[in-house]
Amino acid sequence: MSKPLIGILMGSDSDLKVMSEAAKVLEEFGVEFEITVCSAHRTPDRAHEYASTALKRGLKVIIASAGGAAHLAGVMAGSTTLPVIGVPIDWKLNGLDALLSTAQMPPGIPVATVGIDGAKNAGLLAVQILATADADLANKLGNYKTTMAEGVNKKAEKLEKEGYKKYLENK
Ligand code: RP5
Repeated sequence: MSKPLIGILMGSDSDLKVMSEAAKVLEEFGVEFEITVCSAHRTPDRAHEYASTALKRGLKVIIASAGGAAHLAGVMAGSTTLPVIGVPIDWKLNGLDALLSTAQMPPGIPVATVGIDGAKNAGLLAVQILATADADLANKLGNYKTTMAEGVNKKAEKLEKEGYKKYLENK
């Protein structure tokens, strides 16, 4: 096994069900990753240690999830030059609190924030970042998009042919 390129960090193991979607995407694209729990508030020293050593350890992107007062991605971004992707978790307030705390970073410290529980997109965005310097990954991403488009076109064709009532019955 080669060294992990992506670090998936979760504010709590209660984020794992959502964040497993990011892990699945990375597996699908054959990207090595590490996944662990680290809290901006409950384990601040560990959070700082993780962020400040991530580049040296060979990571290229950090994906960080948190719910509520979701500061983990922002804390990561404050202590590394690596790109940080934030995943706001729907824990309270339908995830709106986490969305705002993750996205509203001060100028100079960006966090690329995906949608609430948007772990799949976080995984894909991480792959896209790696793909800027990896032709094989870029090719796989192209195929991924083609397959997705084919799926939508198939649905459109079926709906147009059957009409909406039959389509709903057969769904
Ligand atoms: C956040 O608080 C975590 O990321 C989680 O989404 C939420 C609740 O954490 P637990 O109380 O379930 O550990 O920091």
